[in-house]
Amino acid sequence: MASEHFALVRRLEYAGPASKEPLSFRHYNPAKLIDGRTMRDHLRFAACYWHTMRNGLADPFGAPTAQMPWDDGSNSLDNAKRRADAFFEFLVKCQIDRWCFHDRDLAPEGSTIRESERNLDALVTHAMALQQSTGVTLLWGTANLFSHPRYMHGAATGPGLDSFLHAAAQVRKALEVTTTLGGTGYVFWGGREGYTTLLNTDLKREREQLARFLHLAAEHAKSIGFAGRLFIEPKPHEPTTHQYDSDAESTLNFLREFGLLGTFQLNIETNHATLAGHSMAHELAVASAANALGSVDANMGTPGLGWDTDRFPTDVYLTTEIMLAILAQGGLTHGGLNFDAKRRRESFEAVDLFHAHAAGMDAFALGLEAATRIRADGRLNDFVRERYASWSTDLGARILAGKVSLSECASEAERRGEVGLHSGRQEMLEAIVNDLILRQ
Ligand code: XLS
Ligand code: NI
Ligand code: NI
Repeated sequence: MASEHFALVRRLEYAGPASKEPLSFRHYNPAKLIDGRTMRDHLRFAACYWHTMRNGLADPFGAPTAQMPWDDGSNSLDNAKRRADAFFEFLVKCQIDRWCFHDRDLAPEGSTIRESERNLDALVTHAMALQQSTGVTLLWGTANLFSHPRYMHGAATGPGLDSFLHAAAQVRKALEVTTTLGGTGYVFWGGREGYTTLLNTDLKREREQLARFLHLAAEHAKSIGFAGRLFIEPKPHEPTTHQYDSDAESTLNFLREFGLLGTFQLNIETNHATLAGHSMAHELAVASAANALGSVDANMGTPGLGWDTDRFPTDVYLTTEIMLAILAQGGLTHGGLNFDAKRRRESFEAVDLFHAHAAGMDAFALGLEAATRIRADGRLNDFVRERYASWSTDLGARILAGKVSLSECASEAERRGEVGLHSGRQEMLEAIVNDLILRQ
């Protein structure tokens, strides 16, 4: 790291809840022990290269606004390396231990596959050195199979063979460099793996193509000794009209249909959950129930605005729900909380990168503490356990084990007569959650 790119910012430190210093953590106290693990370990934060370093904050109606003095706007390898230097300086100063990237964020695409691979190799060597000198590690890598015009009709799901073949070349290389960098995960987000109109689309065939592609990628990952996990990131649409892995349930069904369950886990993103018409808590519960909650893209949308606005996750109710789901399954082993989030177009100064990530980190620290209080308090768990208590009886267990017929159930219903009714107490439970979020 030759020169400092964020010379005016010192490393953000935990300053406590009373602090009014914006460039500090009021709640994220990395070393604090919670149930025997540090906050740092529980939260496994990562920052993403695409929004942090490559997003100029343009929107469909306006030009980029972000100030990035380290970036000369060129496609040179020197510029790409300088960007990586700035990124790792940012990570260290923000106390973020992990990162995520797409092949094309990190290194410029060349005019041939060979040249693109050479460019990527140069940046991977550079990033390796940065990882070693900073202690930052790679959470996951991925390939950008959606920006280049060759993928306009889809990558693996494109109608022509060429896009499939080119995507194979890109994914092979991205898997290899992710392995070199020691990534604990590799993500497939099928940005164009869907359709714009069914009038020109063979949906059945496209789903089969996607499944074959994922099989090939998984086989290659195994053959090169990739020690991480493979994740699929569901999203219902945008940029396509419909994306085949549209939400957690449809993705799990896809994986089951094509014999891929167990090979892939899910990377669940808040804004994708809400675009799909679900809550984040719902998507996490579905993934976790299938033992497939692998990682989280930690952002949030803007209610009522139908875009993937990728805001920083500053809503403490949301972060509490996310941490409840993660704690309930004993944590994330290979995944983490990746801020797949961008600053608003109006937050264009470089220092806003720090404000934005710190806001997300503090919100997750609050969410972790609140979720821990909710679990320790026990009233929610007790209520749920009590609600299903009749299933813990001998009859309940025998029904679930398949030892009781429908007619036997019917006779038992007659014998018992009309049942007592019990309230769901939703409002009471919501009030308990509020109390426990606010009581620090
Ligand atoms: C886009 C996705 C993307 C993936 C990585 O909506 O969230 O950023 O996380 O390709
Ligand atoms: Ni994402
Ligand atoms: Ni997204």
